[in-house]
Amino acid sequence: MIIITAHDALLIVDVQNDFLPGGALAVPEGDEVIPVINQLTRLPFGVIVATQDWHPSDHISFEKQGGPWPRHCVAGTQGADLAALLDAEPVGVILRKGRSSEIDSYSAFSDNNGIAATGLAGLLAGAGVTRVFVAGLALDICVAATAIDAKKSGFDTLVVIDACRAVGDAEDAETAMRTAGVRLVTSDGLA
Ligand code: VGL
Ligand code: ZN
Repeated sequence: MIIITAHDALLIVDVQNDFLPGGALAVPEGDEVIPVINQLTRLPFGVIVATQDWHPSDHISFEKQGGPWPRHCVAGTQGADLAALLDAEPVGVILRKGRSSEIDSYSAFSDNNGIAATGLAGLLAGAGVTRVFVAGLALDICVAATAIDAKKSGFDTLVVIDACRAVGDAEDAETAMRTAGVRLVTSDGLA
């Protein structure tokens, strides 16, 4: 068993309407992470952060701008809202990322150039966090990028795999995370 203490943080990545079935960039079974995450948030984490993908309407990642993704998570739209069934009450910090038109930010720690830090690493360290648990959507994009950056930022990093779903290749993402020193665990191993 892994015992959660105040030195642990939970990062809930992009559990937003546009990533749920029926959404603009639907992650298959994305809604299935919600009850698992709602159980995780009952554990005594020192900090719980929820991220939101939060794009301007001309964002570089959109197909119309030559990017890889359909228009999604436009700032202030219903698609960008946190999933209604996610229990947001225990969430202490909301972090909105991908807000520049010019550069995407898969990771909650910095932009995709690895240049502009979001301030999350300092926020966590300042709160006495030494270990970070990551859950949410999508496993192979924003969860993987966030977990790998958490590890690079010096945190012991674990991804709660049953609290994530992938939009593409989960196995490649799992390999990349393991190679980076991220541990993969299941929610039934946490208390
Ligand atoms: C994401 C693709 C584009 C994610 C965000 O949250 O995983 N994926 N923007
Ligand atoms: Zn996005």
